[in-house]
Amino acid sequence: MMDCIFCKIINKEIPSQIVYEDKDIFAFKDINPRAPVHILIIPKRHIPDISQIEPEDADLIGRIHVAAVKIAQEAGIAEQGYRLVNNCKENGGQEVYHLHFHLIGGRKLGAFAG
Ligand code: DGP
Repeated sequence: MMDCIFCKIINKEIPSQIVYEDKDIFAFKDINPRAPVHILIIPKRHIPDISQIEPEDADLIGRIHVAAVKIAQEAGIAEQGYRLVNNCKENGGQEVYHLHFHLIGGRKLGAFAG
């Protein structure tokens, strides 16, 4: 997707602080961190939001979660815990329409409130 900021980050047309990359998955530090650790984990393939996934994406979505566990361990937040969040569309608070999961930790987060 030519106009997608996260596709440009994956292609390294826009710089980012990369924390993980494999053939299908990319992770980088959020530009506006809400906690000491705030990492975005995304598929390299442009999927606009979580509602667009198909049954054949189950392995990809599962591997994103496995990557999140590894990234959390490497970031030193695994023991105390963290939050893994996806915002879907307008009412979910999504701003960037390339599927992403927020890995947030490094401090005690407030109770989840809608
Ligand atoms: P969401 O509201 O769930 O769509 O979150 C989008 C996140 O993307 C938000 O926390 C800020 C982050 N973000 C937006 N543009 C950039 C960018 O150019 N670089 C980085 N590293 N993060 C970005």
